[in-house]
Amino acid sequence: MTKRVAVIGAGPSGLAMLRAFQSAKAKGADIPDVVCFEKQGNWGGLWNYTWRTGLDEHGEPVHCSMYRYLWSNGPKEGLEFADYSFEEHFGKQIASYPPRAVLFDYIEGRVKKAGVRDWIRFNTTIRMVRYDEAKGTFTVTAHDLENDRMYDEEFDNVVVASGHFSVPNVPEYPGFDKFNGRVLHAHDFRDAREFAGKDLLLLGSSYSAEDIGSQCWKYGAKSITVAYRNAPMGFKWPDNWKEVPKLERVDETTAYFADGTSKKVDAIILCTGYKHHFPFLPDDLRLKTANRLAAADLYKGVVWAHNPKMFYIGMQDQWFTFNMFDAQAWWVRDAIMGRIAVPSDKATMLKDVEARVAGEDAGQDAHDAIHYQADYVKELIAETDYPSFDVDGACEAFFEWKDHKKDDIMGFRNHAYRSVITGTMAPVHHTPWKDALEDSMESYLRN
Ligand code: FAD
Ligand code: NA7
Repeated sequence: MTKRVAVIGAGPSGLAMLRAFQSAKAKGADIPDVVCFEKQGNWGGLWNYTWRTGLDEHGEPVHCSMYRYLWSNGPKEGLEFADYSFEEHFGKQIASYPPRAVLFDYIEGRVKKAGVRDWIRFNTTIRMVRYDEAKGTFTVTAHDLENDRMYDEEFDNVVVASGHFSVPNVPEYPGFDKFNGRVLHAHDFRDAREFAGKDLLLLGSSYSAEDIGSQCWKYGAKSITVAYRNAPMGFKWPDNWKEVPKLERVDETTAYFADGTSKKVDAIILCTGYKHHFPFLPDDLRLKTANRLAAADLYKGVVWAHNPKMFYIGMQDQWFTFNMFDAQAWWVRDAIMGRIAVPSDKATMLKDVEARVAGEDAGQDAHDAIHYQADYVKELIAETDYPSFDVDGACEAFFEWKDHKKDDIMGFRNHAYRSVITGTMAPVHHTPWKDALEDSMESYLRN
């Protein structure tokens, strides 16, 4: 009997899984029956933009955390697929920080070429996964949202690729219930123009605070105040941008900070991160981890140590993204197809996790973290037939990117880097990021 594999989610991680199996099939391998379940009506995961917030048309939580005017926050040279270059997709080299629509097109191009759309059941959310010890199989409960029908199917393996930047971490601070303006989480932020002319307070000091603040600045916010919990981001911000210590409380109009200062603000955006959240998994299968490079309980970063027939892709915090998901997917494919042996005992797998955690903890700074994740990507790639690429070259692009941000936080996207897949230098974009208010694909590709 053919093995059956369930993939949950058709974002970049789930699509990497489909492409991995399809590439084995194209080389003549006998692959399992693969079924991918996707709760949205289209593929692309977070890159599938919607204007909706809250609940979707089916009453399901909206997955999208992306917003209008989002441009890649790192150079595309760090995420390029080794088996499908930007030049192959666009027919030419393009600038290094593509807007969301351009990256969506690129993600879609590879899987269209692979012809795997039929493997996906769209508008289908997974409600529960249970493992039957006696049978050694998983029962997956799916909800076909369009026909409002629930059904069970059995699988030999389950790959969870449902992402972890969708369910917001929403703290409460004293006075939020009295504040006269809007309080929202980054997950529900969509259009920076809403905040033109406003004084904004952002909480958090990571990517969302940096990028949402920058968007709002670019589209005309009057001032940006960012309150950090532990440490400021420390970039050279524009004059109307201030970093202040922790928020203590707000009243109807004003925010009060730990250093005794205060600021009258019109709206508050909580850029306070996301939760690993798997409401469709029971206790024995559910990953519980912090957002870190060495995720808990995952042997090789992908095998659920408590039941090695179950896999997770893309659960780490991310410097590398699409190419890391590929490395993981190719490895998981080979583990499922018996080409790679997974240890039979839990203790060995947990030892591997422990070593990965210690390796990450030994790092001192972002450079070490980038190297750490690069080594992980190299380790997985070396064990499969995923096309080898210059991972160290991608690290160099990340290091340059970090220096460019330090020099000019509103100008780093005006730089260009060399592709580690094709060796071609990207063109410098035709318009400085801060002046490029129109960010359609047509406009971006006009180089
Ligand atoms: P996701 O993209 O989240 O996809 C998961 C999929 O699973 C979704 O389609 C979802 O609908 C589906 N799903 C979830 N639950 C279920 C269920 N129960 N049943 C069925 N389907 C389900 N990365 C970069 O490389 N560059 C960037 O510039 C960048 N910017 C980002 C900006 C923001 C605001 C955020 C939040 C993230 C950004 N990222 C960026 C990182 C992002 O995590 C990855 O690029 C990528 O989208 C992760 O892919 P994924 O498939 O693991 O998860
Ligand atoms: P991150 O990178 O997980 O960062 C979350 C930030 O939120 C971080 O600075 C935290 O502070 C801060 N935080 C968390 N809880 C609180 C509370 N209670 N109060 C104040 N501040 C808090 O999430 P992002 O959304 O920035 O980025 C996630 C992804 O989206 C990323 O991949 C990007 O590409 C886009 P800390 O630093 O721990 O003090």
